Amino acid sequence: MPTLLLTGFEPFHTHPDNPSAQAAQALGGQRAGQLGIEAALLPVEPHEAAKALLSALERHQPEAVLLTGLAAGRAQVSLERVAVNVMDFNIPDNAGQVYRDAPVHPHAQAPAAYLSTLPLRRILSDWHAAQLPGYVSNSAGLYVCNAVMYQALHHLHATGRAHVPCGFLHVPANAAVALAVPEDRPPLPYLPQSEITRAVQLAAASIARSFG
Ligand code: PCA
Repeated sequence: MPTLLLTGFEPFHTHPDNPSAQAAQALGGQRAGQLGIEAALLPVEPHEAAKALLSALERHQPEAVLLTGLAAGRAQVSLERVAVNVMDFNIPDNAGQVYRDAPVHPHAQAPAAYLSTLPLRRILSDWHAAQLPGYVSNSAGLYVCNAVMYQALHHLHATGRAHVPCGFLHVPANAAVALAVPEDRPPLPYLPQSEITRAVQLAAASIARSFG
């Protein structure tokens, strides 16, 4: 069956859970239109994440790629417009490393940025029609999510599959993540996990419609 590769991330930093992993786990094995959803969980370390991602891309040869991660502090689901060839971490990754002003891909020919190839406006209008507010974000940050989006698009370009729709969806905290914030810190906006999973499912269905 033609597949949609759906990735989520492991928990990281002080967060006890990652709603992107919960959504990917819930949706793996289901269908989005004509596509079968294959879920993969990525570690929050750029080199290990790239390894896991590229091996999933090679193993499944997906027709579409939907990458997801947590953006703690955002109040709504958001679609990233662009991934840049920069890592500049404000917090350590899960291996304890902080990269500063470092390229995601060091090759001289690697472009400065890749644009999402997902149908952003179609996903947004499908969310809105389903009573789910969301928006297009113009920066995926400079941490592991941006790096994974860059690696995925770079790999698809480098292997002649630039036509495969691929991009990143950032989700807000779920209740478990919001509840873990100490009382002396600003509270995090959150969405119930069921709404986060519904947003990812609707995005997968929107993407799959072009394969109808
Ligand atoms: N969010 C982080 C990395 C892993 C995740 O779920 C980010 O936005 O870069």
